[in-house]
Amino acid sequence: MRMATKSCNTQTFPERDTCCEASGRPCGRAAAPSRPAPRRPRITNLARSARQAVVSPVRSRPENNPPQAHRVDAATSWPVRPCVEAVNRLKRRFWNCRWRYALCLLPALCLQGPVLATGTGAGTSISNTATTDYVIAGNGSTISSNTVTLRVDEKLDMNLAWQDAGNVSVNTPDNDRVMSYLLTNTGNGNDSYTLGVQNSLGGDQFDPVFVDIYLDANGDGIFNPGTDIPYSAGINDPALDADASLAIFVRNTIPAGLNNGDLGDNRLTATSRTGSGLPGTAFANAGDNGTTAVVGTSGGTDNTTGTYAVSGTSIALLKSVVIADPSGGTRPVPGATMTYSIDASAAGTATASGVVITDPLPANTTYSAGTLSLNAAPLTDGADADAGDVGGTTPNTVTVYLGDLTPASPVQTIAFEVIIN
Ligand SMILES: [Ca+2]
Ligand SMILES: [Ca+2]
Ligand SMILES: [Ca+2]
Ligand SMILES: [Ca+2]
Repeated sequence: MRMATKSCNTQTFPERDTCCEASGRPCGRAAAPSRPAPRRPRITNLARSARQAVVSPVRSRPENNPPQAHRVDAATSWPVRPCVEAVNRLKRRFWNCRWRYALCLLPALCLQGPVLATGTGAGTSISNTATTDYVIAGNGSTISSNTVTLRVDEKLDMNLAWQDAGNVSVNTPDNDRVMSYLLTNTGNGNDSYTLGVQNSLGGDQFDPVFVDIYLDANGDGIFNPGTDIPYSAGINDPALDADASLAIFVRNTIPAGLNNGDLGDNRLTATSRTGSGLPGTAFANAGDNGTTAVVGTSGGTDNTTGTYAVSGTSIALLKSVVIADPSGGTRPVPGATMTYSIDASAAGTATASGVVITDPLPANTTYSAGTLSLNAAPLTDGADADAGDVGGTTPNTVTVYLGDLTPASPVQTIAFEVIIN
């Protein structure tokens, strides 16, 4: 006979007092040393009726042996009176245990709050039904509990990350210097965000002057003036599905009169428009599909800080990409060719020496051999006498040596192609 569950929820449990195992709080009494093991009975499905109590052997049996059940009547080989006494004793234990079960379950019910899910989508139903099998007089029966169904709430979480490889070099003064960030929805539903910038931060040497925020409209992770769109709070707050990301660009002006080496911090903050606050704060009916929205560990808001560094001369890099897909269009589908261009220029008052441009190849792409060029002149892929290589200096990375650059130097354009895997 298979013991389908230990849960009190099915009101099925062995005579041994483990009715509260489901809540992790044993109700007390250990198994009584009793009659020889083969005859130690257990009660099944007492909730239906104590009159239908089944006394059956508790020992395990091989799957190919038929179940052995014993009715509590004269048809069995058991003496009736001892069996009736046993049933009455078991009835008392059942009622005692049932109340303890109820008391044990109560805290669990009281503590049951909104359902928090790591990755399951908001609004997803989770159902559970317990089943018990038993035998009376050789006839097998199956009983199912009521089904408990819950809907997963929406968890409000996000992550902001500064994307520049290091301090962004600037002049003093300087205009519209771009700082790059990445916003990721780490919750389990669609959410939208209010963005804000804070530049009055201590611990550095100057405060950048905020200009504007841009959203990466074409999804290439690169700031494209004219293509990416300015952000306006309350007008085009970015919305992201669960696990989706969006590049965000903040432009600042750099004040005049600073010294080389001065640092200035720029902080971007994103806050869920659905709700924020202490983790666990719940907003009824505010989640996807009418679920409750629950603030996650992020508090429904995140911020990160990027840093500008003043140098006598700064190198500006402007990267762009042109896509040619296999159908003659411009969609970034597998098999599409992406031609990247990097324009490097110097600004300021001094000479920047030994300028080296490095660009890791994008993940999920394959470099098209022989496509590296500098100012439209081909470069070999190997690390050799010319100015650049792909993978020769650093694996999976484009490296181009530009030498010394001054503000009078022409813009240096590096180009190469990759294919989306
Ligand atoms: Ca939502
Ligand atoms: Ca500051
Ligand atoms: Ca872009
Ligand atoms: Ca080369």
